[in-house]
Amino acid sequence: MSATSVKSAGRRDGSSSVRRLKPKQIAAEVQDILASTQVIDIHTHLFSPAFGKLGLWGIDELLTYHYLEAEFFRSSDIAPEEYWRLSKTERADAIWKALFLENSPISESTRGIIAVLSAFGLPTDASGLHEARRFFHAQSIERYMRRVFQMAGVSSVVMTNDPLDPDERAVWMNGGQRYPEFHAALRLDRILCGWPSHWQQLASEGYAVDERASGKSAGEVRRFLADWHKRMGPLYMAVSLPDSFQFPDDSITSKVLSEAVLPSCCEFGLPMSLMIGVRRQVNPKLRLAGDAVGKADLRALENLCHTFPDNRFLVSVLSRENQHELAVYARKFKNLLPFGCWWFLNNPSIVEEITKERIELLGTSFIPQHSDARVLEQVIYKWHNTRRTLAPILTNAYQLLHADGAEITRQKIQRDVNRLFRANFEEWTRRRAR
Ligand code: FIX
Ligand code: ZN
Repeated sequence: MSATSVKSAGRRDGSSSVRRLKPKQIAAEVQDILASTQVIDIHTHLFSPAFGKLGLWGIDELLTYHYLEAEFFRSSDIAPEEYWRLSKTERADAIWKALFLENSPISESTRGIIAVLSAFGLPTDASGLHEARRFFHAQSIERYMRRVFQMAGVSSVVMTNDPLDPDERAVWMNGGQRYPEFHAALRLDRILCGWPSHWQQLASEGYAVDERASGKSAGEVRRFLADWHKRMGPLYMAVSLPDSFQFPDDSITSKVLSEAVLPSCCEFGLPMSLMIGVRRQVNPKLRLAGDAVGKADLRALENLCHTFPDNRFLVSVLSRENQHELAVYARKFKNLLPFGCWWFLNNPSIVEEITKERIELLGTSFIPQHSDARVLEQVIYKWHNTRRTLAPILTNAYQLLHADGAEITRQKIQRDVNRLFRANFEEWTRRRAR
């Protein structure tokens, strides 16, 4: 499969859909189905064109992605303080030089740049940056965005929408966005994890909340969420939580989560997405690249699934050490849906390990991946890589099943891939996404 090999539709010869596959035929069918099944990308940091400059695309944004910045500081003498004084173009120049000219781009994130350039037929050698700037500069976002989604085999993406972000807020207050390829997700980090520095913002908007989230606060947060639910029409509410997250405890996080956010999710029929295990800003000099990972205590998740059986939880955990526990909890709690191989886990070796583990424990009842893309074109390489990693894993699963005596057909494989790429999410959100 090349990075541009996503097909617009599967095979149309009806006969093949009921044909029993021989073990040797399975690999080709799996590859073909993965390539032709459009994915719903359930967690990104992309923005629709309605958000103007918040939507990032083009080579300079790709090169200054925080995944590459973290790698850059390891291979360059430029210190973070000096780097942040540079313009965006100068930063991209420095990263190109250090990671692509002076070293081979063999890490996952740097290979992604090469895959994107190559997908557009652009040179990947020393002349690449100049040519790429010319190419990206000539694009106009609306048509280009659809072309990128088509190349990536993505039918729609879910954004990360922070109701307390002033730039985003302006768009939502002026009628919001109408691009069917983009869905909203109501992100609540500032409210759930940053209450002491954000409650006043709610208060200034007319919600009667206080510093300790006491008294009327929970009810008022629910009123705030209802207003934003109406404004954004989100597919889910979401928060990223530190490795130290505990539930229940006497924190404001626990209180607002249990008394306001989860009841609101129930009221609106929305799942709650929990992304657990980040250690924010272990090296603040690196800014967005300065976050790390820690193993979490997933008993907090057990307590949530148990205490709130009417809530549906979409869960991703950042630590490799937590993955097995997460899959086991999903076997215990029907209201828990594991998703994605998040951030530092999104490397082929780890995706392979986690996905095999999930298939063995959960069958097809999980969502294998989300892209977490921040820059539009990243969906091309991230989804290409996901399909490439999934192909041998699924092939092996069907070959084992065949060896154990089952009939394997294209139709069954298609049904399963649909479930992994789309239907599990649609069922969880009770919405048919584009
Ligand atoms: O909290 C999140 O949604 C994280 O995915 C991001 O904040 C993180 O910086 C990222 O981009 C990871 O891929
Ligand atoms: Zn994210």
